[in-house]
Amino acid sequence: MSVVGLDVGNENCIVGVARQRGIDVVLNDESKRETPGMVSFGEKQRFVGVAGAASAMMNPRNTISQIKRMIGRPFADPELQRDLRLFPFTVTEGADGFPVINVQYLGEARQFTPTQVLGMLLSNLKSIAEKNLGTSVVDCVIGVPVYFTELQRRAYLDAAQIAGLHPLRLMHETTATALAYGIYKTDLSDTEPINVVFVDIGHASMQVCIAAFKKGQLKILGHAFERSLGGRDFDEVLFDHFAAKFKEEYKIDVKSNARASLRLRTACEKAKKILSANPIAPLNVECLMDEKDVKGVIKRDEFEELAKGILEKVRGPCERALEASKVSTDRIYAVEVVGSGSRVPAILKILSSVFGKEPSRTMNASECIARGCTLQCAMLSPTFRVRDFEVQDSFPFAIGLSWKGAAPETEGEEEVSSNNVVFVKGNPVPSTKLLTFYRSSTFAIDAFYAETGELPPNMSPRIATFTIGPFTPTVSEKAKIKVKIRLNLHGVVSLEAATMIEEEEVEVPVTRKEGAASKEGEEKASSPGEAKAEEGAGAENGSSEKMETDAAKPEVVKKKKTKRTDVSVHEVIHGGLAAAELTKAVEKEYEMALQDRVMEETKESKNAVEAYVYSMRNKLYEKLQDYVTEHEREEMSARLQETEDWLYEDGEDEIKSVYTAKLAELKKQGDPLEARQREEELRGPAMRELSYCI
Ligand code: ATP
Ligand code: MG
Ligand code: K
Repeated sequence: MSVVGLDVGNENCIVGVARQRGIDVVLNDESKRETPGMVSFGEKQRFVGVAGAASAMMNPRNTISQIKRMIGRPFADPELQRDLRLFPFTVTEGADGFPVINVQYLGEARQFTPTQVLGMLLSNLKSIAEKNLGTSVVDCVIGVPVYFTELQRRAYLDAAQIAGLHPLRLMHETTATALAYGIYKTDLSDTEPINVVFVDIGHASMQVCIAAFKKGQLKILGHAFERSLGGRDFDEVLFDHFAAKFKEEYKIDVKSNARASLRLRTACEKAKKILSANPIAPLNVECLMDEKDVKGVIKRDEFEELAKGILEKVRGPCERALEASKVSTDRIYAVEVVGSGSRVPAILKILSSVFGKEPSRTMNASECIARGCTLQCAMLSPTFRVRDFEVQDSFPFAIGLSWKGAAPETEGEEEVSSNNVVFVKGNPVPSTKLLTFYRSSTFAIDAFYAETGELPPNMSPRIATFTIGPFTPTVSEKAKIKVKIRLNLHGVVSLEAATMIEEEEVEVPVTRKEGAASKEGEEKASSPGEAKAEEGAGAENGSSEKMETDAAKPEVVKKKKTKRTDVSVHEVIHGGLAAAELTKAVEKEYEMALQDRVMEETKESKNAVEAYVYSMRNKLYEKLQDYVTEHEREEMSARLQETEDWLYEDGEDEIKSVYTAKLAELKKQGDPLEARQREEELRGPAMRELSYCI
């Protein structure tokens, strides 16, 4: 069993693994800790992660980035529409009203859903973890932004399934950060909690949470966010600034050219990073467009002036987090800033003015989410022991249920309020509610967002419809149906179970023994297979199966018995992927992965031929020099030259078996020469030894 935590960012992804000695962030094929969240579709294969980023410049229209922005959002979402204008690739509206990504792949026009592309990315992260652990990876915890809606969370779960992963939890990114902060803190008090603010500014969004830490426990007091506020917005103001400037100075319209736009954006991002540590930054791009080299500079205060609008937006989520957690600034112990987008110095000034405290950067700002997710995975995994630390997360949206007919009764202390909100804003995650309905036939429950204010604009508040039934009441006209609704570990609303509960009177024959009558009354009448133990808070447990004894008929007693029958539930997710589509996507991914593997192996066998040519050529003049005749050397050299030419011409683009055959041919000629050298080398010292003896 693997213990893995994944932080999927709009720009960078991080993979954490747990080993017996602790949590590690692992390196990708390029020995980097951060893997670009990019998938590039090529003529013959896909390139994902590091390789995807490498192809971005050459193939911008077919290289997908910021996939997290597109996940689980309807095409018409204005925020998505705004994002799409910045992307160099083409996204259109699918038949279901959700976006589809259009690319050239394997020489033809192909379409993929954002969920599929996320699946490709997750699959790459999975293989990074597998290479490092040397085992297969299935179980994991994946970070998600706290503002993710039901559809976005479900799309993540689907993408994970496409990648062959099984998330034990989708964990809120800031909660993961809080866990990574708190679990190693040794000075936490039993009674007096400390309140810590976590601010994460990434590439595209900002999240804030306030957590209270006590010994062995963290409790999220409140979450807040700004969906569209991150490092890329700073790049964009610089991009607009320089695009306008270059239009005037060089008469080039960068915005009309996908590749030039991408190159200028990259240069702007670089300048922004320079400005985080320097008062002034140069910006030079060679041959940006129409063969023109462009040059510019930007000062930090100029940049801050350009970015004024964005910087002002940083306050909002901070204030909302304070409000949601009901913590005043004088009760804040620390403000921890994470996410690389927060490296812009002006941001820190704003944070210190809102919280009245100098923000600190004591955490590893880019790795804390992956570390927190890995810790959570270790805690959930039966194979690892982690010190006891309780994570009490809270949910940022209010969720309501609606139904036709009479309202249900609730169990437990909490009441279903009059507006049918079952999970209030700030509700703990996970959490279960038990509702009891009295119904005569199949009925439906709708789950919906009870407050739409903080949802993406134009989003439908509908989440899912659960149809419960069919069932046939046998005792009375209406059956008592208990429904267990759960806000699960992923922050997804699910209907865990529906059970029909009926009280029956049954006659049970009794063999009465002398003096045993009173004892008999306490025993439970249970017929195996019918009675099922109820999980959760069951008011009837124990009391439901009381027996009433009829003194007049000693041989037969009437008992009241509770019969529990599972009722089937059919769920319809509004906008989600149907099961059949998911199965198809899993198969597709398998095919594409196979194609990638074949192409990788082809490259490897081609490289092997090339490597043989070079090494044999060297050997002929060095190691093998004394062991081959002039004629043999010339013959072999000619053969090598011929092969080298072939590799760059006719043999440039062959299938794997052709390269393997080529290598075998060469070896047939070269191996005897090498064998001769080896033999003589062995014979050499043996003979010397012999002569010494004489
Ligand atoms: P998200 O959290 O939105 O999904 P992410 O996790 O991929 O995205 P991060 O890796 O935290 O994002 O941050 C990436 C952003 O940080 C980019 O916009 C990048 O330009 C910016 N960034 C990185 N280094 C610096 C720096 N030194 N100064 C300013 N910005 C920086
Ligand atoms: Mg991030
Ligand atoms: K565990």
